[in-house]
Amino acid sequence: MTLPLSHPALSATDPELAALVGAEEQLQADTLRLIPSENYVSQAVLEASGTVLQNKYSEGYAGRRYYEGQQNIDQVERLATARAKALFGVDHANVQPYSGSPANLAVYLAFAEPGDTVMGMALPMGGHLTHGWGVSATGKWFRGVQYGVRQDTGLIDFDEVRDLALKERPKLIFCGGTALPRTIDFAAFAEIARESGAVLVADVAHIAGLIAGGAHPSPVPHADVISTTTHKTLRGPRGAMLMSREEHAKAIDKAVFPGLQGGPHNQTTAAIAVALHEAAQPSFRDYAHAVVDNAKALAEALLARGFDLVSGGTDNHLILMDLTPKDVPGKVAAKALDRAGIVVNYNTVPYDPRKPFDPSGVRIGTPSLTSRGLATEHMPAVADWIDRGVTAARTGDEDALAAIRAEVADLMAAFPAPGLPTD
Ligand code: DSN
Repeated sequence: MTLPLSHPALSATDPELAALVGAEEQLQADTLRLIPSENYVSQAVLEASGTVLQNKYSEGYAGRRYYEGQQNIDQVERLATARAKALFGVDHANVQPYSGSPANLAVYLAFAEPGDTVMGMALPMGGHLTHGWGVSATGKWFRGVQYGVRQDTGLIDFDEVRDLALKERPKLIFCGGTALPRTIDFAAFAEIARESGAVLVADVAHIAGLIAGGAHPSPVPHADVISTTTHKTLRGPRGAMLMSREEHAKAIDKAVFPGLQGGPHNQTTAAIAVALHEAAQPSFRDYAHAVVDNAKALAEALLARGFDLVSGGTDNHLILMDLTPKDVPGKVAAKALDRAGIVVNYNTVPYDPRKPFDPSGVRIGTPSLTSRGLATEHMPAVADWIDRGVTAARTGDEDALAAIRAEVADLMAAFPAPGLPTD
């Protein structure tokens, strides 16, 4: 289905750029997007993020700015902050971090000194770069010690985490990550943080929407600080938030501004406010539960087709597949699936013998397809496409990939995506 042309002013001023935006809209309409950290925002979120609020500088916080003319901006930021506090049940929210990595860096600035020991899950085990991994500033400027998952279960071994924390005495312990298919036990992490005297940071970027919708346990009241992006399961604009108990509010605010950032991106703050409003509606609870139901149904359908899933399945929105038994490297599979209209990302699996740029696994998730209205009854077809695509990747069968692409586009045409142009 060809989407109508949109963005008349952009087309008139810069047809070259407008054509690229149009092509991206068409791609997002026609393909099955399975990257677990992506989503489709609503038209309302898109509109808020494209407003004249972006014309305004507003360094500081509501009522305490370094620029005049904040009559409306202060209200926008107060609205976003109040909605975040209400939705997640926290004392304090800072909605200014530009994205997840700056948000996490602000946590280091608030609670640690350069050279201090910090602890997080290793990136190849499913953690995040900013949890102290060596190539990141957080691993270069701090002494990162890293935990992982057990090789036999794919699950976190809390005895191991406790032993490491008591031995290393980190200032910060991060829990959460980017490739964790299982429920995070925030209470267990909190106990370890308490015993070892660390500040517990729950990085819930991937699962913030599930938490808001009641489909994953909340880190409140276990974590000292909660860090999240706003654009994954939460279905907001590309941005981030830091939340905490009142006792940490000043330290966090000071670290974000003036510690790390200049003026907040007010158009993003507005779009975050809209996303938080949407996430507070009863329909968002249905969405969050449907994301998990779809992921479980997809995991079952993949297991039935002989796929090896890290930890044996999923509790949330995300599935991590080790393609070693299928005899196809993750990157080869991901690129073939892309040609078949199925967008995934190649990913390391725990204890991966291959390199991160050419790993054994593929990471998939259900937030985007659920936003389009696909339900559990569609998951066997999705698993089938993945199975046929992975087989075609191994045999080099481009015709099979083209056939899948056509079938995918047919189904996608029946499920229009939020935020994309319609007739
Ligand atoms: N890049 C994000 C993801 O895809 O999980 C994490 O920051």
